Amino acid sequence: MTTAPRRALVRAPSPRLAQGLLTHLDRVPVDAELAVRQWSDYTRALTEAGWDTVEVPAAPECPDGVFVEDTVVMIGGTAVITSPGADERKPETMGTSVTVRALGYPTATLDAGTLDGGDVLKIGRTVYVGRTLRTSAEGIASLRRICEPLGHRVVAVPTTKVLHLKSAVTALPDGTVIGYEPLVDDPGFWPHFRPMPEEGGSHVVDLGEGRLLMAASAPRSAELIADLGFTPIPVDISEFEKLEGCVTCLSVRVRHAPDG
Ligand code: CIR
Repeated sequence: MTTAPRRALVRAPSPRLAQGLLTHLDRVPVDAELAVRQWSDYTRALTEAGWDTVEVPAAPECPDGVFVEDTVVMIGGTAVITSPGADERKPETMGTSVTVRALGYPTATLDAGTLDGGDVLKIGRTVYVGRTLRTSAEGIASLRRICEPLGHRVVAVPTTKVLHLKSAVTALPDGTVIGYEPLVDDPGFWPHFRPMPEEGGSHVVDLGEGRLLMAASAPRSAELIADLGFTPIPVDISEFEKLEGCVTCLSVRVRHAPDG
């Protein structure tokens, strides 16, 4: 029996990070040195939790390249390379594609529309996709054409209050969807929804064995999550939050052996 890999793709911050795109937030100064330290701490937290980090080649010319989640969606053992909705971010996918191929994963690409990985929330075999300024209806339909033969169903989720679906909601390991209600378009859409008291508390990265990577900016949410029986692992990502990034955006977990 082969054990499933536990790898996490990451990409080092660009020296141009402070020029990253903003949609819902006003620009405030970003401390580039602090961002690099925070990124190192983030990758160390992954490693300490048993995940091998794989660095996608740096893209110094891409301010938002560190948000590697937006460039690829893993559907089982297939890597779906995205079509980012912002033109400035389209060059980011090349390095990710090279990296997943080198790891042995077959890749698929969208045949129409745009889609950012931050809009894709997988819960079991259901793939929820935010319909946002970045992800078009055509992009969602295109992802559906890839996912259905792989045994995954795609459900579109209108998302207007934040950049990406996963800026609004993520899921606990038991499938409960968590989010900060003022920023969730329709909390009633989710069969099991639990509100969090802070915006940063909407985002968790499931590291396995009940451990959840969370932003340090959400201590009350972390307490609530600990009360639910999980183990929050806080990381300070303040410099990335200034650019509308959250704890999910900075990595892509690869949990299956390559398909085929
Ligand atoms: C952007 O606007 O694309 C970046 N400044 C932030 C991307 C954050 N990514 C994510 O939520 N998945």
